[in-house]
Amino acid sequence: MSVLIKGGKVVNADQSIFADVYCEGGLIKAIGQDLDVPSDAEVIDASGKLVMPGGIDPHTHMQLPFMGTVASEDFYSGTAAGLAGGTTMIIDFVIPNPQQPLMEAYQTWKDWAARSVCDYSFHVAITWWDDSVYQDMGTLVNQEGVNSFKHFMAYKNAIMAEDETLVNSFNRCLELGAMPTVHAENGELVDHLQKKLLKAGLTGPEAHPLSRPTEVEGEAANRAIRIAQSLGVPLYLVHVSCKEAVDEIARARHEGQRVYGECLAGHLELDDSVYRQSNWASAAAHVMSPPFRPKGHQEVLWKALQGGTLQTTATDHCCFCADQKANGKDDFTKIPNGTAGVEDRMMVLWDSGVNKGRLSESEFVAVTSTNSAKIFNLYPQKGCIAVGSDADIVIWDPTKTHTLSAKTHHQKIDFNIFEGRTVQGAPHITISQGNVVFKNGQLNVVEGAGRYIKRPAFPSIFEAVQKYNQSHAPVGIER
Ligand code: DUC
Ligand code: ZN
Ligand code: ZN
Repeated sequence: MSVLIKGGKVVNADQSIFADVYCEGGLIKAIGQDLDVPSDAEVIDASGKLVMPGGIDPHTHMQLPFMGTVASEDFYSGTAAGLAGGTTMIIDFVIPNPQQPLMEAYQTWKDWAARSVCDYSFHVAITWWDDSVYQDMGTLVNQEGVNSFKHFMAYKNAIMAEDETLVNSFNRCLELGAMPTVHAENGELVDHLQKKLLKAGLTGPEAHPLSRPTEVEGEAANRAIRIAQSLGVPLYLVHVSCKEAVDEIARARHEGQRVYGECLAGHLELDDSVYRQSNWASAAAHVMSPPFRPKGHQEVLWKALQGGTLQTTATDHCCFCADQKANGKDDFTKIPNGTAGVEDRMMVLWDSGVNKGRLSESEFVAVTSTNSAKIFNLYPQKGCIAVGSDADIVIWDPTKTHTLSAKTHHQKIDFNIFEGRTVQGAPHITISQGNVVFKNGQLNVVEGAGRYIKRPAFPSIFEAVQKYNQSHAPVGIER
């Protein structure tokens, strides 16, 4: 199938030009005016529209087994919902149980994800440590194209990585040229505060943010950053939600450390008042970690995104319906943590970002697609409209209005944290691997059409990292 996108404005992270885009065989084949294309090519009129790289959501959890239940969104429905929102690739997380071999968990996730309708990739979580984990990290990087490993600093007695595991794993990442990533919350403190709140009779969702205050995130962010600094390894912090964590990242970057940060559409937009509403189900539907923050932190996140302290946007898409949230009816610590957004992210970012002048069109592309492609070594296969790149494209209508709602969204969840919000700017058409998969509000997807995308290690970044480490190692310490 070949497609000619005619008359649109091509927006990349570095520049915008008026040009036609021709796609064939799943790739972008030509960009320019008066292109010589086959007569049977499908022609799409993109006048008045923007032709942008499809979104990359670097943080999703499809069908995650978590907190005694399983996330309701599977890889088929979740990737389809992503396409309806202009996102053409996700990076999901393989999360082995403690003591479970990494390769076994990786295979399980690969089997589940084979139903995806758009391209996908995996970060792998390091939830425990021994020699086999060390070996399997090597296999994952060198044979399976996994170049990033996730560490949960929270969820004590479950998947939390102790400092010893962080140190061992970060060091292994350095050897392999892979990116360590962290969920930065101090799990000991969370555990302590949860018990204290329950003892005081606070059992409802309003206690959730009190059990995970911003200092808890700031402490963990600082610890992870300092461990990374000591070992001389880069670091990526997922779902940065508050000023305390932003400040740690800004300081580290100011001192020349390679530290990257991600923020979620939800954390940019919502505050912690959602936990204090009288409707239990609605308050519980917002329970995720880190929680939504007191008013003021949202603007800090926006400024960090605008100023480059944070580089990427994601969703932490992890769906639990009302019956699942009800598991925590008498104990907020048992409410499965997670909210949705893979379908909403691009529209929310456009509406609050571009429409409000916080982001230019190119900056929007950078924070929704290009920067993730670069940080996770997918660029220029993904993250740009360029000859030779994958034809993963969103044709964006900046005039289109759309009301976000659980009644109409494609996400497999009975709640939308942006319920009732009308945004301006939405996908007109989404193209995945050169195929039109979303048009006129209708999905046209094929189960299993998504491909697993390998992400090689970062030889060039890590060459520089190694050189720097050698020339700056403290006396007596060989890195
Ligand atoms: N936070 C969530 O809210 N859900 C899944 C995992 C996580 O870290
Ligand atoms: Zn997390
Ligand atoms: Zn997550």
